[in-house]
Amino acid sequence: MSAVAYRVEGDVAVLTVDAPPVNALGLAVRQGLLAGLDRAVVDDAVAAVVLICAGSTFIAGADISEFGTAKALAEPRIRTIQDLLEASSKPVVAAIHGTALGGGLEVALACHARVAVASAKLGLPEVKLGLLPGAGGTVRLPRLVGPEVALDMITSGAPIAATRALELGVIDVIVEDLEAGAIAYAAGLATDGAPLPVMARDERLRDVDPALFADYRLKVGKKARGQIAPFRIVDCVEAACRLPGAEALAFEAAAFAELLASDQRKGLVHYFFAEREARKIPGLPTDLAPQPIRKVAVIGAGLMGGGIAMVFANAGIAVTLVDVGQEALERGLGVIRKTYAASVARGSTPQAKADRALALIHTTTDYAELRDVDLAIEAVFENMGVKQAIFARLDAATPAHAILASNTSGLDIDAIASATLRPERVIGIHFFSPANVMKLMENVRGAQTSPEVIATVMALGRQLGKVPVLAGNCDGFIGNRMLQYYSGEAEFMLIEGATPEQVDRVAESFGMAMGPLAMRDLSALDLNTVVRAARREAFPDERCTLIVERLVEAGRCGQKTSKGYYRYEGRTRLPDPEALAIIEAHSRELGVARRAFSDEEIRDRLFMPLVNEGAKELEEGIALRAGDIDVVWVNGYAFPAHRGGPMFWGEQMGLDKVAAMAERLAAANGERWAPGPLLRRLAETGRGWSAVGEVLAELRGEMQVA
Ligand code: T1G
Repeated sequence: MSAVAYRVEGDVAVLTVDAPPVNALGLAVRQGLLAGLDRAVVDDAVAAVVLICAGSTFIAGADISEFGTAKALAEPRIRTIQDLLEASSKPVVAAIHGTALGGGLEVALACHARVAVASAKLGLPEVKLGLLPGAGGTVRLPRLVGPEVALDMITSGAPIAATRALELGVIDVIVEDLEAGAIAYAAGLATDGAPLPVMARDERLRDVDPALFADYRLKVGKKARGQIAPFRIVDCVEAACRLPGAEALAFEAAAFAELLASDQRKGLVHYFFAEREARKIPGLPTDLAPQPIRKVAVIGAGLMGGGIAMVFANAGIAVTLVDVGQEALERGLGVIRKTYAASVARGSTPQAKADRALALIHTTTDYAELRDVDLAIEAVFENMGVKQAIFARLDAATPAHAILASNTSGLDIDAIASATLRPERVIGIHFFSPANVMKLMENVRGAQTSPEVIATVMALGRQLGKVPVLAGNCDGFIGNRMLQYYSGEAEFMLIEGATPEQVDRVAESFGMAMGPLAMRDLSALDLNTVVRAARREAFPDERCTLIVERLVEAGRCGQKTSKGYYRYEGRTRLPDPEALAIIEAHSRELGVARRAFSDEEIRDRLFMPLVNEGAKELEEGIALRAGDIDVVWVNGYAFPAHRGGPMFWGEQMGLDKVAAMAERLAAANGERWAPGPLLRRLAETGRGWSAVGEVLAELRGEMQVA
């Protein structure tokens, strides 16, 4: 059964691609297209051709799962099909619905015309996979829309709506009935007999300001965080403006091949599939229908509560924002209004959308108004007693079907659930601050959380436009449990001789959005001295430092006091000899001789402990998959997606090196830094995360025998 059906309507051949789920250009689809085009070209009854797709979307790109395999390079390749399209004496019209993305749009650009329904979207998102359009997108698109618009589309990877595509000339007409409209358009082209509008590949683009590309490299450099693809895209579009089509296509092919072989492509493709895999919860009945969430209550009108209220309102869900007093509500609503106003002023949110969202947020101090909510989420400060009291009130005030969630960043979900008579309907929903911006939704299952509640909250994540990951219940869940090792090592290296600017520079050149010490200054140093004191008490034999306490004693609490690890002029951070003097004094206080650090040692001591702790979370079932941990870190902590996430990066570096680093740090810091049995066995046997299941079974078997 070919992936591409062939039939003739009147004198128009209709090629229908049917390759669920997204009609990707896998080898079978490419073979089907070739066969269909060959047949149409020689079919005398055929005067024109329509290329259309079954299912939810037009071709959504090359088949990403083929990358790195022989199939991706097997003939017919996309370019072979495009050559056929452009050589055809019969007009070929692409009929677009859903999302024409990547190779899908590139195939459409090689057709003689493109028609679309108004709801269609078109884009070249290859940059999100560490790639660039490898089938002429950097050559044909600038010829259609000009280099500036092409650069914006290709370096951002963002799709455009059909109406915008029509304005730009990327499509020729918007139709109501896609297939009928495309057939009529193709028949019209055949009847006209006019020369077929093959993309003027060989024309050079005139009057392009050479400064455009230098300016654009500076622009992408500000956001690239070490990514290569954006710069190679600028090179290709520049070549497309400088060279005739055939040479520009060759330039693009070479750049594409370079990126296809890159670690960044491997990391981003791993991340692409890991994000989708994280939605799938093993053991959950697949026929479980998520419960509809039409109205929610948010308890706590502070920074987190306000952000969470915006998340639901933005998704069109009515919100009742609850706090203890009218003043707190007014303050919270004021922050929400200001946030929307700033977003509208920036042009990132239309006024109408902000108005619709604000209209959905209602405030009250009265729990009696919660009798018709489907979900209540608590977002008050991290005090177990306060949370338990709130959950007891919610248990009484909300309908029996309502899900009760806590936004806690690490407290025990089971202890919270014990304050209710419905522990099976209690779950953690941990948003990251600011909740209306950060994508991660770390959902935490309690011991009694029901499958229906888990399925509902995981589906809700997508409805809210978030990236949901399911975590087990432990101190710090998946992300924050690992974070303590990253920030701990940063401090230890300061004591041993590194400077704040060196540690942060290494972290930021690795791809983190902000280094650990600058991050601490941003979140205020005095906020976590209580947590630090509690941890020192809990682990008295463990290595610790009092750097933060010494800085706070000197009035250095971070950006809010214009000094912390750095001195601040506005938001600009500057190395500060006074801070370094405090750190050096603390080195002496601890009797540690300071020494020079290589960037490589800083990198490995910052990131390998993350991998070590992540392996323990896999051992304990706190994380279901290594990829889930990667998704948490990319979306919750701005870990660079082009490195795949900490677990993918650690596996690339070598789990034997991660285990050796863990042994070294355990000797210096304490037992909690040591490698666990899973990492040790993977390292010893040269296996990776795909073998976690089999190794855990081996270890369990050995324990039973022992
Ligand atoms: N290849 C293989 N599988 C894909 C795929 C693709 N291009 N796109 C999606 N899937 C799978 C996905 O893994 C999931 O599988 C299912 O389809 C539904 O996806 C030469 C080289 C199209 C907007 O980057 O943006 O062309 O989990 O959950 O939310 O220049 O998928 O069900 O088993 O995301 O409705 C360029 C990537 C490729 C588009 C639909 N194209 N896909 O979103 O569904 S590179 C892309 C998406 C390229 C050329 C280059 C989205 C979507 P499973 P989903 P969705």
